[in-house]
Amino acid sequence: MILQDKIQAQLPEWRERTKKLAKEHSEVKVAEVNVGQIVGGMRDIKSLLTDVSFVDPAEGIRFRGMSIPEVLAALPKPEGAEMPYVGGLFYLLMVGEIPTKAEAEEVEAEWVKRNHVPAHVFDMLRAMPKETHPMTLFILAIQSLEGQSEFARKYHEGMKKDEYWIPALEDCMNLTAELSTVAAFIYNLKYKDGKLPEVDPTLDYGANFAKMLGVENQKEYADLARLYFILHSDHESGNVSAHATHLVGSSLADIYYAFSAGMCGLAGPLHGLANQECLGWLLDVYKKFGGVPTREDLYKFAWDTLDSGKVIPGYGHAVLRVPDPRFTAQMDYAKAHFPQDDLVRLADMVFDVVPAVLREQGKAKNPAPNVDAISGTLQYYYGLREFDFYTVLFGVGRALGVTANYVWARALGQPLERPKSLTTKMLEDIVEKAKQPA
Ligand code: CMX
Repeated sequence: MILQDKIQAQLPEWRERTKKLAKEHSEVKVAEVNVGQIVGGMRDIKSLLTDVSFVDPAEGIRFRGMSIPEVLAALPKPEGAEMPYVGGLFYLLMVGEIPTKAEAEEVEAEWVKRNHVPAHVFDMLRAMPKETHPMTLFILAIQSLEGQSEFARKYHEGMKKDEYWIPALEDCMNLTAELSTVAAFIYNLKYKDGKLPEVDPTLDYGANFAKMLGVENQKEYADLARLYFILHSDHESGNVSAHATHLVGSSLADIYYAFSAGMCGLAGPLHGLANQECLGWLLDVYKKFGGVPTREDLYKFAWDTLDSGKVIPGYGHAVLRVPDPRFTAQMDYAKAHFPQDDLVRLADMVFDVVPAVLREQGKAKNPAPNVDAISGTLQYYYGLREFDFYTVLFGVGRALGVTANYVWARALGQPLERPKSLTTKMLEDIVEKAKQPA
């Protein structure tokens, strides 16, 4: 398989670099940790290692060193498509190189070959109460695929540590292949007739997803799906979904367990669920004012939200200090394709008004929009109006990055993750000691 061959070829060099750091330079200090960071959710503590992506607070995400515009321009595209192959992005995340069109198509072909969700997964989903949240269904489906794990099987048979990554990669290929079908099935089960159109082997990941969802404008939606999955794929390792996946994976739980843990984190309203919350908020505004409001009305509505003790979804970020380039890429797409759409106009006005409101409130360190501020607006335009489904879409995309990280974590023998905790009294004692003259 192409990704296995490529990773295999790179491994000796990466292992050497990692070994050298651990063996020869383990005492070199990287940063210090202060009390505020320990009490405050570990912000900015530099303690995770990944080469798949990096978030610069003043610039945003780079996938393998490349910005979003660079990635979208460089990756190969299906014939007649505006957006690149998702398989090409997966290749870039896994291998660190821009694939040729043929290489991206090989990944896409692997996915088609491996996209066989067992019948018991569908039966289990059908048996769940109709009102179950789509994220719960998604997580249950991932866990019910666990029996497929090659990694778990080989681990229990006995395998050498430096071979872990091979069945891990197999699992990650199978999981990412099947997730689009799982997501589309959940959508059809919950909101449509429960039937699932067949995967077409001649179509790529984005086009097959559009087909399986049964949206009206399949050609354009396929492009949006490609863009969406690419943008949501990775955001370095410290965000909740990536970190939870990595943490659970470090116990040598297989990717099905690890990824489902990540998806439990994505289902929180401060993380991925913000995309459903954000569209809900925009629609509340729209309903209340009978259309796109005036700037003054919107300003007041935003303040009412804050005064009621709620956050404004889609705004703020734990790392970023500028508008999220994933927001910008989606806003550009919307303005290029349907600039007159009321919700796009509203989302644009929110972008104009809400940062000022948050600045006035003076709490959020970053008053700018994040990825969730606009993603639902685009889905809504193409007919996906059931916004409690949106976090599942985020999950399908996020799988691409966290699986790349999972494979490399096993390939480089990253150990069990186990930070150290302190008690409040210990922190107080440290503070007291620091106050005393040296
Ligand atoms: N609306 C209202 N208050 C906000 C806010 C927002 N959009 N963003 C931050 N704040 C508040 C925080 O709640 C915090 O208040 P307290 O001091 O009362 O606890 C204060 O500002 C400081 O927070 P911060 O250091 O700027 O932000 P954090 O790193 O703690 O949190 C995030 C980051 C994203 C959870 C926060 O900005 C937020 O709640 N945003 C809205 C939800 C959202 O859009 N989440 C999606 C993020 C992207 C993703 O993961 O998908």
